[in-house]
Amino acid sequence: MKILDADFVTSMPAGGRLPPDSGPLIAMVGRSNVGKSSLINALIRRGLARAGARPGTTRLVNLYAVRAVPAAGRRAMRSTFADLPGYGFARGGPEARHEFETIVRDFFVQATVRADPRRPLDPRLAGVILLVDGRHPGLDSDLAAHAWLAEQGYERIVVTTKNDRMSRSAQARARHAHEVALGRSVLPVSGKTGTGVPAVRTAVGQMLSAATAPIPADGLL
Ligand SMILES: Nc1nc2c(ncn2[C@@H]2O[C@H](COP(=O)(O)OP(=O)(O)OP(=O)(O)O)[C@@H](O)[C@H]2O)c(=O)[nH]1
Ligand SMILES: [Mg+2]
Repeated sequence: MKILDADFVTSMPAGGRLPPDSGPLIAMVGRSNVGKSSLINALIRRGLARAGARPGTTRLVNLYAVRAVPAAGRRAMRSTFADLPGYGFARGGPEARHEFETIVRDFFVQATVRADPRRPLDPRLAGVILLVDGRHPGLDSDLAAHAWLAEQGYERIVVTTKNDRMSRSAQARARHAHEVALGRSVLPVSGKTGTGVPAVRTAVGQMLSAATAPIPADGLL
Protein backbone atom coordinates (compact mmCIF):
# COMPACT_ATOMS: atom_id res chain seq x y z
CA MET A 1 0.00 0.00 0.00
CA LYS A 2 1.24 3.44 -0.90
CA ILE A 3 -0.10 6.30 1.22
CA LEU A 4 -0.78 9.42 -0.85
CA ASP A 5 -2.40 11.64 1.71
CA ALA A 6 -3.81 11.48 5.23
CA ASP A 7 -5.75 13.85 7.42
CA PHE A 8 -7.64 13.91 10.70
CA VAL A 9 -11.40 13.99 10.05
CA THR A 10 -13.30 13.95 13.31
CA SER A 11 -13.74 12.39 16.73
CA MET A 12 -16.84 10.27 17.02
CA PRO A 13 -18.48 10.30 20.47
CA ALA A 14 -21.06 7.77 21.69
CA GLY A 15 -24.09 8.08 19.43
CA GLY A 16 -22.00 9.86 16.78
CA ARG A 17 -22.36 8.96 13.12
CA LEU A 18 -19.70 7.83 10.70
CA PRO A 19 -19.30 10.38 7.91
CA PRO A 20 -21.24 9.05 4.89
CA ASP A 21 -18.20 9.22 2.59
CA SER A 22 -15.78 7.29 4.85
CA GLY A 23 -15.20 4.46 2.36
CA PRO A 24 -13.63 1.22 3.59
CA LEU A 25 -12.64 1.38 7.25
CA ILE A 26 -9.64 -0.07 9.02
CA ALA A 27 -10.10 -0.20 12.80
CA MET A 28 -7.34 -0.32 15.43
CA VAL A 29 -8.38 -2.43 18.40
CA GLY A 30 -6.34 -3.26 21.49
CA ARG A 31 -5.68 -2.65 25.16
CA SER A 32 -5.08 0.85 26.40
CA ASN A 33 -1.50 2.00 25.84
CA VAL A 34 -0.63 -0.90 23.50
CA GLY A 35 0.36 1.51 20.72
CA LYS A 36 -2.71 1.96 18.49
CA SER A 37 -2.26 5.69 17.90
CA SER A 38 1.49 5.22 17.41
CA LEU A 39 0.86 2.52 14.77
CA ILE A 40 -1.53 4.82 12.85
CA ASN A 41 1.18 7.48 12.79
CA ALA A 42 3.79 4.95 11.64
CA LEU A 43 1.49 3.57 8.92
CA ILE A 44 0.61 6.96 7.47
CA ARG A 45 4.06 8.45 8.17
CA ARG A 46 2.55 11.47 9.85
CA GLY A 47 2.25 12.55 13.46
CA LEU A 48 -1.51 13.04 13.29
CA ALA A 49 -2.70 10.74 16.07
CA ARG A 50 -1.98 11.76 19.64
CA ALA A 51 -0.02 9.03 21.42
CA GLY A 52 0.58 9.24 25.14
CA ALA A 53 2.47 7.56 27.94
CA ARG A 54 -0.70 7.38 30.07
CA PRO A 55 -3.27 4.71 29.25
CA GLY A 56 -6.59 6.12 28.10
CA THR A 57 -5.09 8.78 25.82
CA THR A 58 -7.66 8.12 23.09
CA ARG A 59 -11.18 8.50 24.54
CA LEU A 60 -13.26 8.76 21.38
CA VAL A 61 -13.15 7.08 17.98
CA ASN A 62 -10.74 9.26 16.00
CA LEU A 63 -11.13 9.01 12.25
CA TYR A 64 -8.38 9.64 9.71
CA ALA A 65 -9.07 9.98 6.00
CA VAL A 66 -6.36 8.13 4.09
CA ARG A 67 -5.94 8.27 0.32
CA ALA A 68 -3.83 5.35 -0.80
CA VAL A 69 -2.99 2.97 -3.60
CA PRO A 70 -3.82 -0.29 -1.77
CA ALA A 71 -1.73 -2.60 -3.94
CA ALA A 72 0.26 -2.61 -7.18
CA GLY A 73 -2.00 -2.12 -10.18
CA ARG A 74 -4.92 -0.78 -8.12
CA ARG A 75 -6.39 2.69 -8.35
CA ALA A 76 -5.95 5.29 -5.64
CA MET A 77 -8.84 5.13 -3.19
CA ARG A 78 -10.25 6.88 -0.17
CA SER A 79 -10.32 4.92 3.08
CA THR A 80 -10.68 5.73 6.75
CA PHE A 81 -8.50 4.54 9.62
CA ALA A 82 -10.32 4.45 12.95
CA ASP A 83 -8.33 4.78 16.17
CA LEU A 84 -10.49 3.28 18.90
CA PRO A 85 -10.14 3.83 22.63
CA GLY A 86 -8.34 0.94 24.30
CA TYR A 87 -9.92 -1.72 26.47
CA GLY A 88 -8.73 -2.81 29.92
CA PHE A 89 -8.42 0.74 31.16
CA ALA A 90 -9.31 0.95 34.87
CA ARG A 91 -9.13 4.70 35.61
CA GLY A 92 -12.60 6.23 35.70
CA GLY A 93 -14.32 3.09 37.02
CA PRO A 94 -17.45 1.37 35.68
CA GLU A 95 -18.95 4.58 34.26
CA ALA A 96 -15.94 5.19 32.01
CA ARG A 97 -15.94 1.53 31.00
CA HIS A 98 -19.62 1.68 30.10
CA GLU A 99 -19.01 4.77 27.96
CA PHE A 100 -16.08 3.04 26.27
CA GLU A 101 -18.22 0.01 25.46
CA THR A 102 -20.99 2.19 24.06
CA ILE A 103 -18.57 4.11 21.83
CA VAL A 104 -16.93 0.95 20.49
CA ARG A 105 -20.24 -0.86 19.99
CA ASP A 106 -21.75 2.11 18.14
CA PHE A 107 -18.72 2.19 15.88
CA PHE A 108 -18.91 -1.50 14.96
CA VAL A 109 -22.67 -1.39 14.45
CA GLN A 110 -22.36 1.50 12.00
CA ALA A 111 -19.27 0.12 10.29
CA THR A 112 -20.89 -3.23 9.56
CA VAL A 113 -24.19 -2.01 8.15
CA ARG A 114 -24.26 -3.48 4.67
CA ALA A 115 -22.91 -0.84 2.32
CA ASP A 116 -24.36 -0.31 -1.14
CA PRO A 117 -21.80 -1.84 -3.56
CA ARG A 118 -22.62 0.82 -6.16
CA ARG A 119 -21.50 3.50 -3.70
CA PRO A 120 -17.85 2.78 -2.93
CA LEU A 121 -17.59 5.61 -0.39
CA ASP A 122 -20.31 4.22 1.89
CA PRO A 123 -18.70 3.34 5.23
CA ARG A 124 -17.90 -0.38 5.49
CA LEU A 125 -15.48 -2.29 7.68
CA ALA A 126 -12.61 -3.57 5.52
CA GLY A 127 -10.68 -5.04 8.41
CA VAL A 128 -9.46 -4.82 11.97
CA ILE A 129 -5.92 -4.57 13.27
CA LEU A 130 -5.81 -6.20 16.71
CA LEU A 131 -2.75 -4.91 18.55
CA VAL A 132 -1.27 -6.87 21.43
CA ASP A 133 1.77 -6.02 23.53
CA GLY A 134 4.66 -8.10 22.21
CA ARG A 135 5.94 -8.68 25.74
CA HIS A 136 2.70 -10.18 27.08
CA PRO A 137 1.43 -13.17 25.09
CA GLY A 138 -1.94 -14.73 25.92
CA LEU A 139 -3.57 -12.02 28.07
CA ASP A 140 -7.21 -12.92 28.75
CA SER A 141 -8.50 -9.57 27.48
CA ASP A 142 -6.61 -9.95 24.19
CA LEU A 143 -7.77 -13.53 23.70
CA ALA A 144 -11.36 -12.42 24.37
CA ALA A 145 -11.06 -9.56 21.86
CA HIS A 146 -9.58 -11.92 19.27
CA ALA A 147 -12.36 -14.46 19.81
CA TRP A 148 -15.01 -11.74 19.51
CA LEU A 149 -13.54 -10.42 16.24
CA ALA A 150 -13.39 -13.96 14.85
CA GLU A 151 -16.99 -14.60 15.92
CA GLN A 152 -18.12 -11.46 14.08
CA GLY A 153 -16.33 -12.72 11.00
CA TYR A 154 -14.31 -9.54 10.52
CA GLU A 155 -11.20 -9.59 8.36
CA ARG A 156 -8.34 -9.10 10.78
CA ILE A 157 -4.64 -9.17 11.36
CA VAL A 158 -2.81 -9.33 14.69
CA VAL A 159 0.13 -7.01 15.27
CA THR A 160 2.44 -7.31 18.28
CA THR A 161 3.88 -3.98 19.48
CA LYS A 162 6.86 -2.71 21.46
CA ASN A 163 9.18 -5.42 20.17
CA ASP A 164 12.06 -2.93 20.47
CA ARG A 165 11.76 -3.39 24.23
CA MET A 166 12.92 -7.02 23.97
CA SER A 167 16.15 -8.73 22.97
CA ARG A 168 16.09 -10.56 19.65
CA SER A 169 15.85 -13.96 21.29
CA ALA A 170 13.05 -12.79 23.58
CA GLN A 171 11.21 -11.41 20.52
CA ALA A 172 11.38 -14.81 18.80
CA ARG A 173 10.15 -16.62 21.92
CA ALA A 174 7.34 -14.11 22.46
CA ARG A 175 6.22 -14.32 18.83
CA HIS A 176 5.94 -18.07 19.09
CA ALA A 177 3.99 -17.79 22.36
CA HIS A 178 1.58 -15.26 20.76
CA GLU A 179 1.00 -17.53 17.78
CA VAL A 180 0.32 -20.54 19.99
CA ALA A 181 -2.06 -18.54 22.24
CA LEU A 182 -4.02 -17.05 19.32
CA GLY A 183 -3.77 -19.98 16.91
CA ARG A 184 -2.68 -17.72 14.06
CA SER A 185 0.34 -15.82 12.79
CA VAL A 186 1.19 -12.34 14.05
CA LEU A 187 3.08 -9.38 12.59
CA PRO A 188 5.66 -8.02 15.05
CA VAL A 189 6.34 -4.27 14.88
CA SER A 190 7.95 -1.44 16.70
CA GLY A 191 6.01 1.81 16.43
CA LYS A 192 9.12 3.50 17.72
CA THR A 193 11.74 2.29 15.22
CA GLY A 194 9.35 1.41 12.38
CA THR A 195 10.51 -2.21 12.21
CA GLY A 196 7.78 -4.43 10.78
CA VAL A 197 5.56 -1.50 9.73
CA PRO A 198 5.93 -2.13 5.95
CA ALA A 199 4.51 -5.66 6.38
CA VAL A 200 1.48 -4.20 8.18
CA ARG A 201 1.03 -1.64 5.39
CA THR A 202 0.98 -4.49 2.86
CA ALA A 203 -1.57 -6.45 4.89
CA VAL A 204 -3.80 -3.37 5.27
CA GLY A 205 -3.56 -2.79 1.51
CA GLN A 206 -4.78 -6.35 0.94
CA MET A 207 -7.78 -5.85 3.25
CA LEU A 208 -8.64 -2.58 1.46
CA SER A 209 -8.29 -4.23 -1.96
CA ALA A 210 -10.54 -7.10 -0.91
CA ALA A 211 -13.14 -4.65 0.43
CA THR A 212 -13.36 -2.88 -2.91
CA ALA A 213 -13.06 -5.90 -5.22
CA PRO A 214 -15.55 -5.57 -8.07
CA ILE A 215 -18.83 -7.37 -7.35
CA PRO A 216 -19.56 -10.00 -10.04
CA ALA A 217 -22.48 -9.14 -12.31
CA ASP A 218 -24.70 -11.88 -10.86
CA GLY A 219 -24.13 -10.51 -7.36
CA LEU A 220 -22.68 -13.76 -6.02
CA LEU A 221 -19.36 -13.62 -4.19
N1 LIG B 1 9.14 1.39 22.90
C1 LIG B 1 7.97 1.48 22.25
N2 LIG B 1 7.03 2.32 22.71
C2 LIG B 1 5.86 2.38 22.05
C3 LIG B 1 5.59 1.61 20.89
N3 LIG B 1 4.34 1.90 20.46
C4 LIG B 1 3.85 2.80 21.33
N4 LIG B 1 4.76 3.11 22.29
C5 LIG B 1 4.58 4.05 23.42
O1 LIG B 1 3.53 3.55 24.23
C6 LIG B 1 2.72 4.62 24.74
C7 LIG B 1 1.28 4.42 24.31
O2 LIG B 1 1.18 4.55 22.90
P1 LIG B 1 -0.18 4.98 22.19
O3 LIG B 1 0.07 4.89 20.74
O4 LIG B 1 -0.69 6.25 22.75
O5 LIG B 1 -1.13 3.80 22.69
P2 LIG B 1 -2.70 3.62 22.46
O6 LIG B 1 -2.94 2.17 22.25
O7 LIG B 1 -3.18 4.55 21.41
O8 LIG B 1 -3.26 4.04 23.89
P3 LIG B 1 -4.76 4.54 24.30
O9 LIG B 1 -5.11 5.69 23.41
O10 LIG B 1 -4.58 4.91 25.72
O11 LIG B 1 -5.67 3.37 24.14
C8 LIG B 1 3.36 5.90 24.19
O12 LIG B 1 4.23 6.41 25.20
C9 LIG B 1 4.13 5.44 22.99
O13 LIG B 1 5.24 6.25 22.69
C10 LIG B 1 6.62 0.73 20.42
O14 LIG B 1 6.48 -0.01 19.41
N5 LIG B 1 7.79 0.73 21.13
MG1 LIG C 1 -4.53 6.04 21.48
